[in-house]
Amino acid sequence: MTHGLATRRNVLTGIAATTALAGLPTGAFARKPKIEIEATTREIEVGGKLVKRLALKGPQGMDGLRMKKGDDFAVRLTNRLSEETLIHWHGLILPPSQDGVPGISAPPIPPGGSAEYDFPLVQAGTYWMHSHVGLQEQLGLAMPLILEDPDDPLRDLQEVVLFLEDFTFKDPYEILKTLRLGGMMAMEHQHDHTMKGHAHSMAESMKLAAEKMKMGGGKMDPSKPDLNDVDYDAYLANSRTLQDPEVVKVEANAKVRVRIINGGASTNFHISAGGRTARLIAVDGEPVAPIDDTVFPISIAQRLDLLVDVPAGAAVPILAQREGDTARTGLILAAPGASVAKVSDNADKAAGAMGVELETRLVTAAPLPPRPISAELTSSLTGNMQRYVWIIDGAPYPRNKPLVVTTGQRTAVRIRNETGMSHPMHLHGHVFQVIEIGGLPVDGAVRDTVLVPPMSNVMIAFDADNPGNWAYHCHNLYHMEAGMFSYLAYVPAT
Ligand SMILES: [Cu+2]
Repeated sequence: MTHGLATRRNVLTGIAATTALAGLPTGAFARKPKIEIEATTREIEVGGKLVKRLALKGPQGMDGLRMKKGDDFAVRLTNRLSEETLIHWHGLILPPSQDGVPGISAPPIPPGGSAEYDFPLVQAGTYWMHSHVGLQEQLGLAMPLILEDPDDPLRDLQEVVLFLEDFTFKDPYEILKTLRLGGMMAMEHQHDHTMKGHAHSMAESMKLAAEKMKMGGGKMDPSKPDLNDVDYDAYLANSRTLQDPEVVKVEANAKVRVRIINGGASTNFHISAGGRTARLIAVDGEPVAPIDDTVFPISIAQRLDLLVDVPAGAAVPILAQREGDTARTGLILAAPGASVAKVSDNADKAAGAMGVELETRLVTAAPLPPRPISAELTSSLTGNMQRYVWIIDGAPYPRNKPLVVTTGQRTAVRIRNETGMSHPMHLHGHVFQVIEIGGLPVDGAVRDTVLVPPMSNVMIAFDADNPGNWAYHCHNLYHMEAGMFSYLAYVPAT
């Protein structure tokens, strides 16, 4: 797997040379007591097999790190692996040198080395942390990061964290190779049989895909690359499957706050509370006007905070079903005396595609300060599915041009997806508000990751108030590794 890391490293050094952003020297904050986080390994059991995975371990173990808004994020990260790593604190507003992206913010940490972090936590909510090196995230190098709000009126509620992952026994670097090879074979096939000399254009592929979909009566076929291009062996909820799920004991007649984190590398899920109505109160750590519903989609890297009532004597499953598939995972909330029935890891019916149905209903409960937009940019997502190349703004990273913003400006970016797959787009170091979906204005959610559906567009707005270079990319790990990565570059106001 080192070849993948080497590729990433080589790819990223181009920027490192131009930014002059150094990593934080160990010992720079030596007098403060540090929270220790280790990048290490562990064994978990999946489908009756023991498997060694990468893991992050904090002072509270491997289930995540819990801190408070207003605390200092005073952390020492030690790399106990035999390969280099670097961890990104997903969704946090922080100084650029501490953002954990090799080449953009700081160099990777060598085996046995460590890096120190220290910045004030200005946010509260559900966040997470994950490796930004190669495909380490797929191998398990991630965990929850919960920031409590001392002033939260719901802080006395029982809380359950649900960390979702997609799991494969295969080497993810082999998966990426196969995706590239599969694309090439499809292209050769087309050379041979259809359009001798050149492959289908993106638009032609789209038309073909749409036709195929129509022929299927609109039913999603999970084997289609349009929704899921990686076949997984299992889906994990707090490192377990529904064969042996976590059962969380809750109080009698409890209202539980479930903090759901989609740590999947390339899987969008639909969340349900076993048919019961739940209340959505926050997305990506930011409060929204409450929405009561039975199903809530969550894209790769997003978070949902749900309030779930567990009646006396009841067991309520919190389930995550893969889009376009019957496969699901989850955990069980069990009231005192509840008998916990087995829940199958396949639903009766396949879930549909994740679109923007929920996104269009979201209204922020904590809007950006009112200001006119002073700069409007466009960012195009394109690709060549035949070659499994994914692109932001004209070329795969690092041959593309960054998005350039001016310090101090309220900036809007229209993200245009011209491909046949949806892309969960993530901007580092800022929160943005979704202000337009498919051309229609919304007073949408403030968040850090938004799903842009195929052949559609979403406009986001944010304040360019955190100068530095910031990763901006598709959070589908395989798309990112195949080029769908860029960055935000600041120029000073004149
Ligand atoms: Cu993507």
